[in-house]
Amino acid sequence: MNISEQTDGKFGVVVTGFDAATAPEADIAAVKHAVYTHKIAVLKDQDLDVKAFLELGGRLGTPEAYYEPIYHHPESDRVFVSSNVEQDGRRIGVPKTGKFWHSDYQFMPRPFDITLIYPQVVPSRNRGTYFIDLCAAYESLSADLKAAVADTVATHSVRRYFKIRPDDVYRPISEVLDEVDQRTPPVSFPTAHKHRHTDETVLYISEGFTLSVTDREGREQPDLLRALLEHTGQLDTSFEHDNIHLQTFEKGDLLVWDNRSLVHRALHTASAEPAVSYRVTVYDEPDRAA
Ligand code: 7UC
Ligand code: FE
Repeated sequence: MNISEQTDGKFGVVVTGFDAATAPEADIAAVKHAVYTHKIAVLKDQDLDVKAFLELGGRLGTPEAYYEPIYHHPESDRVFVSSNVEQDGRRIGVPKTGKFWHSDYQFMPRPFDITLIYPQVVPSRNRGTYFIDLCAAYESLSADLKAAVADTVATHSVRRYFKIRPDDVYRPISEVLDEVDQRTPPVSFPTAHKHRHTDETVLYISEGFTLSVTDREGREQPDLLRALLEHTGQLDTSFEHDNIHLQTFEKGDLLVWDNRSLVHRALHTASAEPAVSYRVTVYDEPDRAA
């Protein structure tokens, strides 16, 4: 197995010679360490079925089923399917997922530690995922903004991006929103907090899920939230901001990333090109990478 830093793009490593079926514990530990230090690891030339993909996730942590069943793979509820393809007239998974800045399960009491994405049907153009490192974003804040962020709390919800399910058709929108708020009430974390597995500080906000930032008196600070999102690069609609890393992939690539220090955003084809990817998300119990 070889791990080398990516030369195109801003961060991440490329891993060659990794065999998921036979990888010794040392290889798993090295990949995990790379994920926490370089944020993204691209495992090249993978050829895994659903079960083997899930098993790989299980070696990096504890895979968790997504709370909404419409995303589940028929063979396992712990494999999440993003797909714009119909198979035999049947829809599997959900189209156009994650097309907004977010971190997976940021709206839940415990966001995932590591996300694995394994593209299955790769479009010919516009493939890739945008990423921003929220640890680097925190470090580059001005002293004034760092001071302003201290002791504030950020509140997150899925309500703006909850996907209407086939069974929701003809339901009043207010009823759907009430259900979202009841099942997934907004969650709050300190806006800047220590990463669970490294010594870094994460500026844990996203354009898609963060509803508000409040100060120690509980007052909402919308201008501060806007300034922070601006600083991270999440408001740049041209995607040319210096913090934005475009991670491209080809068939056989399997992306593994640190979901607690990155926000990401899917780049979907404007055309109707088929695109399918499988995802496994895991909790990593111990508080240290290696
Ligand atoms: O359909 C989607 O964009 C899924 C999104 C609302 N949640 C993904 C996650 O893991 O947080
Ligand atoms: Fe996502």
